[in-house]
Amino acid sequence: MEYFPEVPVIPYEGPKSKNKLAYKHYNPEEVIEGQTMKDLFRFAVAYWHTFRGTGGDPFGPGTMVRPWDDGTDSVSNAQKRVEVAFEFMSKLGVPYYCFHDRDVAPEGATLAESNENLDAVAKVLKEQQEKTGIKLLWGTANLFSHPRYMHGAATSPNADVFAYAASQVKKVMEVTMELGGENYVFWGGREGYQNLYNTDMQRELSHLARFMHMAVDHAKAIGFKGQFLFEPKPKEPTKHQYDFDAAACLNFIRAHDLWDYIKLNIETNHATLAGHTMMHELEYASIQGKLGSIDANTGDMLLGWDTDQFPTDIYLTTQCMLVILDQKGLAPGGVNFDAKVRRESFEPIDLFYAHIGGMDAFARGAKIAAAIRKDRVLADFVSQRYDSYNSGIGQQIENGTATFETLEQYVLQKVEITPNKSGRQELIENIINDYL
Ligand code: XUL
Ligand code: CO
Repeated sequence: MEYFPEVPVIPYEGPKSKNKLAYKHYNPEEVIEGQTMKDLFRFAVAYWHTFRGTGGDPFGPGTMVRPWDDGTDSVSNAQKRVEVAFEFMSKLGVPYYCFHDRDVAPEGATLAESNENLDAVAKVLKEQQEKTGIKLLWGTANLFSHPRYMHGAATSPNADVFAYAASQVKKVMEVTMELGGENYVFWGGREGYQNLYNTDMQRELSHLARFMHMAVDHAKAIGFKGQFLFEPKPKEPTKHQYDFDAAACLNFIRAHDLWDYIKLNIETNHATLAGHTMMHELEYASIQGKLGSIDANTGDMLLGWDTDQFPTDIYLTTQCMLVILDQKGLAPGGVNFDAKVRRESFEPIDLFYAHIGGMDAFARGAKIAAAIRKDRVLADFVSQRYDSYNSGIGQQIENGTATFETLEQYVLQKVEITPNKSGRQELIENIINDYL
């Protein structure tokens, strides 16, 4: 059975092509800074948005037309959906996908039944992975949709809810390992608070750390070698989430002895909700060796929530790729499209247009970033900007031999300090435009 008969395998046709179902920039075998685009991006499709997104919003129900869905939450429908997903991903030519347990298989009446459902669908996922060569970038557990998680999962005041969440993560880790998943993601859906008057923040944070340590211990016990990733998000659904931004997450893992086991999965719309740019979050993680993977999407400047749109802005993808190229890629992480088509784009073909656009935007961003890096337009400017630290007093500051006393002596003797240089921001922005 073919579910997208009108769509061929998407070819690369180059920038001059007018074919709407072709890549203009994403050419999997083309090499950028020594890596093929395929290996540089490691693009992944997000199962939850692309195959489970309904288009519902707080003002109205779903709009998506998905002829393969029979409207039931049955295991057989879930298994059929796997075939649809793998046909879609094969035609798109993406090497990876990502899922939550409850996206791929329905929740049962008990934990045992949910686990059975997950095993039944995982069997088909494995068959399809073997048939198509598409691999699992990461798995994760949905610890936020079911009403039992109303107060959080690992940070719930109800210890039985903690136990349930732990059991769920244990199972998804095992399924992720069975499917050869290369990473495991923690996004703290409702790990935060709505009201501090009723919250023991210290206890909740220590419970979250216990939870992550148990996951690390379980990985060791079962021999799961994938990379753990922590995904920052400042709010939504809770008013304040503990995994607020890269800085908060890195502080958390440092403070709780998790530093060696966890990197970050940075998402664009989460960065902007936190009041940061994506580039800031990527850079902050990367300079500490903690940029593990990204959830590629974008928000809407005029809407204040997590709209998870596909990224099409070339400035954004160029900024992402400047950081990603600097750390030579993301492996074993990748670029996961945690993005959904908008409610009005309800036809199956829109899923293709959306992913093609996102992949092409990243490919263009990478080509532009590589050209900027090759000409060293930013690198030389930045290194010259700091050259006062290469010798003399600057060197003493950096190597730890200067003290407040020696610096005071230095300034008293020098009297007139070296004048500042211009930051040339407008000029640099003009130069970046020359590369677009
Ligand atoms: C929610 C979000 C999640 C995580 C995985 O905003 O980004 O889908 O990526 O749980
Ligand atoms: Co995400």
